[in-house]
Amino acid sequence: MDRRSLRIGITCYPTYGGSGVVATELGMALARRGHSIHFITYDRPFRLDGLAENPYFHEVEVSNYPLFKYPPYLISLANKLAEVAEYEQLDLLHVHYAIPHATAAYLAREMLSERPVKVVTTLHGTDITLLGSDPSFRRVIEFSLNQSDGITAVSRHLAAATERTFALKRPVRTIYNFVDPQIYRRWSSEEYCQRNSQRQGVPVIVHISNFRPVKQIETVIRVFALVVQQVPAQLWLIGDGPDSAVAHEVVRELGLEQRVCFLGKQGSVVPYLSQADLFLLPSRQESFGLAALEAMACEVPVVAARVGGLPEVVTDGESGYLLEPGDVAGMALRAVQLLTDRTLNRRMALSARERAVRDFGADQQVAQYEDFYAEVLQT
Ligand code: GMT
Repeated sequence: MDRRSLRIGITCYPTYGGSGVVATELGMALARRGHSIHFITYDRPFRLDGLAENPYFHEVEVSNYPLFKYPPYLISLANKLAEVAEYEQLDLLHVHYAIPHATAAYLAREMLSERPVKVVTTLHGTDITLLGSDPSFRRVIEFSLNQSDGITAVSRHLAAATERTFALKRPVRTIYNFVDPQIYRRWSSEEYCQRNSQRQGVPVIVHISNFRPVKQIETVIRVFALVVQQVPAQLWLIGDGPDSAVAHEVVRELGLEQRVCFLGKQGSVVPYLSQADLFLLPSRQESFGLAALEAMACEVPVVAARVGGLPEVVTDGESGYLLEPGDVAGMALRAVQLLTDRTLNRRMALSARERAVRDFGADQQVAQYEDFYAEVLQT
């Protein structure tokens, strides 16, 4: 496949969340591989390296004219995409998350009749599984996807769900999310002890998310409450979001204040994952589960819900255990097993790392995006 150096605009949600992380890591990897990358977002993506010139960052400013009850971000974004694409002579716009990014990219492309730009949309999850069935978005998502020159999804499950939900003109290509195995690796105790450590010498369970209802944070705490009846352990909750108050309330109600640490949003999760014995992800829906993959790369076995794309990431019985969503007792049982049987834990930890490196390494997935770009540019 011809891999000439490309000029690519990337749009994503720059806040704490898997789709923004994937878009940022992809952009930085593409820049290292010689492409010119232009992030076009309302804030600097939180993981974007501020030292390098390439990737470049273009901020979308939204006009707050007094007449607007709802400032029209879609219009400002489309305008900025067209402006940057024209000035920087972009070959393609790669937008992450359908709403409103695919629509904005379509508008921008229509404005650029003189030097056409291709549009690739990557679907991440709730843009299809929740918003796709919302009548106030459905038609515009379907229209915008059909206007994209290429569509990718982060798991086979999400690709199939998208094709079931919408009447699409072209198939959805699966390109899995990825980790850089050099960065996501288990640090030694010498390395992580240089950071503040919350560790109290007991097994540690970690959960990382944006604390939205779909993540079932209450289930995380209820599973943990059953675990500590048998094993003295700690729960580290990393991230923040709408269900943070619920989480604090349940922890108080169950009297777990001494055992649960709320660590908030962390730039790097590797020092925490390096001390973890188990990662818990009981989500109601998960198109991929990037946080689970990051844990696996750091040699942490996963106990998760058997939903969405998680079975494509976590091999049940090898890199962790998958249970029915809401099966609090079952998840607690598996967690206790993994915290008490050190041989089992180590075996699964190593198999999790092996799988993460073998099947979800950054190099191979980024190369798949490059190949996909080349295909789209030929159309
Ligand atoms: O769709 C979302 O909920 C938002 C998105 C995000 O920005 O965090 O999460 C999705 O994208 C991640 C990256 O591709 C996936 O790892 C998550 O599984 C997925 N979340 C859900 O499907 C709930």
